[in-house]
Amino acid sequence: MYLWFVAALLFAGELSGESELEAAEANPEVPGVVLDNGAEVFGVEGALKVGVAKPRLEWDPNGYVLFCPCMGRFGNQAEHFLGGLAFAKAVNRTLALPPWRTDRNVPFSEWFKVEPLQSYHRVVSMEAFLEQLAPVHWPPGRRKGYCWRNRRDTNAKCGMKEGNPFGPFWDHLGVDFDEFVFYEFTYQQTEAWTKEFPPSSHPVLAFKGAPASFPMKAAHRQLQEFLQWTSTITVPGQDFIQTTFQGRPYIGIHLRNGPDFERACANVEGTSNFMASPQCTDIMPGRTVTHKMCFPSREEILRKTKNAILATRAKFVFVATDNDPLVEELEQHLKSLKVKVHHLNPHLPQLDLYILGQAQHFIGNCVSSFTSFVKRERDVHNRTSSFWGVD
Ligand SMILES: Nc1nc2c(ncn2[C@@H]2O[C@H](COP(=O)(O)OP(=O)(O)OP(=O)(O)O)[C@@H](O)[C@H]2O)c(=O)[nH]1
Ligand SMILES: *[C@@H]1O[C@H](CO)[C@@H](O)[C@H](O)[C@H]1NC(C)=O
Ligand SMILES: *[C@@H]1O[C@H](CO)[C@@H](O)[C@H](O)[C@H]1NC(C)=O
Repeated sequence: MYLWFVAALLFAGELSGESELEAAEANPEVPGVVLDNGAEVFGVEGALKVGVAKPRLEWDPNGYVLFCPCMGRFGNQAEHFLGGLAFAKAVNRTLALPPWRTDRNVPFSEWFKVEPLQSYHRVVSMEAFLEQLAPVHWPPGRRKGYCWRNRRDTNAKCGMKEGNPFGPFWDHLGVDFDEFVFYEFTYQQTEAWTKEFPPSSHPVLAFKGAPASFPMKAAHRQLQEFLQWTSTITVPGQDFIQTTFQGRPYIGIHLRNGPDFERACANVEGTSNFMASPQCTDIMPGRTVTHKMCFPSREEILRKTKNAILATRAKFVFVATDNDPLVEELEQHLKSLKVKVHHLNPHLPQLDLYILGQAQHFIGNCVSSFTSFVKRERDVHNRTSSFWGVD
C-alpha cells in the first residue's frame, strides 16, 4: 500500500540532487551542472528546467538583509523567517533567503518556491547572493556582523559564529565575519534602521539571528500565503493522501506528547504567554495558557477527535506526532464510527505539516510552533482548525 509513497520519496530525493548541491557547496566555482549550451541546472525546481539560462543578478542599491534562522527547530525557524521577511520589506532591502537549519543547511528553495515570495518583496537565494553578488559587493575582509546589545552592556560580544548552529550555518556558506556592529533599537523602529545604517555605508545587514520576535507578531501571520511548498514535499504528500484516503475527508491532529513537552508544560497554568500560545490566546481577550492546552490528557484528545469526526463525518484520522500517535486508543474510541487511524512518521517532518494542512479539519497544540505553521497555512486557505484544551 505504501509502495507508491516510498517510490515517490526516493524520486523526490533524487530530484533534490543532494550530491550535486553538496558538490556545489564544496566548490563555489561550480554552482551547478553546466550544459553544452552554457546554461546551468540548479537544485530541485531547476533540475526540471533544462536549457534555461542562469539569470544574472543585479545589485540592489537599497542593500540586503541576511540572517541565520538559528533559534529552535523548523516551527520556530518558520515564525522567525516570516518576521525577518516583514523586516526586510519594512526597511526596503532585498532579503537573502536563508537556508533552513537542520543538522545541515537545507537551501530555502528545496522546500519552498521562491516566486510567490517575490510577489510580496524582493528576495534572492542566499546561495545566489554569495555566488554572484558577494564577490564584488561583499567580499571577504569587508563582512560585518550585526548584533543587538543592551544599552548598559558595553562589554557585549557579538559572536556571530559562536556555538551551534551559528558556526556551522555560516561555515556551510563559506562566510567569515571581519567586524561587528552593535545596535540598540528594535526591529519595529524602521526609521532608526534607515537613519543609522544607510545602505550606502551599510550595504549588507548580516544578523546573528532573525530580525524578528518569537513568538511572531500577529500581523505577520498572513505572510504564510507566500510560503508555498515545492514538489519535494507536495508530490510525496499528495501520493500519501491519495493512496491512503482516496479523495475522502480526514481529520488531521498534531500531538506534541513527548517528555520534552511534558516538562515544558509543567508550570504553564495561568501564564499569559508561552511559546507559540498567542496563536490561540490572542483571539480570546484575557485568556491565559492552561496545562490542558499545552499537554492535553488522553481523554481530551479522544473526546475532541471524536467530536470532529461526528461534525465532519470523516472516516479517517491522520496523526502527526513527535512521540506517541495513540493509534490503537483512537481506533478503539472511534470503533462504532468505523474510523481508520493513520500515522506516517515521515523522514521529513515537513511531510506531516503538508498532510495536516490538507485535512478537512485540524486539531493542534496551541503552544507548539509546529502547529502554528499548519494553522497559518490553513487560515490562508480558509480551512478550519481548533486546539486541544480550547473550546
Ligand atoms: N514528523 C514530525 N515531527 C514533529 C512533530 N511534532 C514535532 N516534531 C519535531 O519536533 C520539532 C519541534 O520543534 P518546532 O518545530 O520548533 O516546534 P515546537 O512544537 O514549538 O517545539 P519546540 O521548538 O520544542 O518549542 C519539529 O520541528 C519536528 O522536528 C510531528 O507531528 N511530526
Ligand atoms: C525600495 O527599493 C527599491 C529597489 O532598490 C527602489 O526602487 C524603491 O524606490 C525603494 N522604495 C522606497 C520607498 O525607497
Ligand atoms: C478565503 O476567504 C476570503 C474571505 O471570504 C476570500 O477573500 C479568499 O479569497 C478565500 N481564500 C481562498 C483561498 O479560498
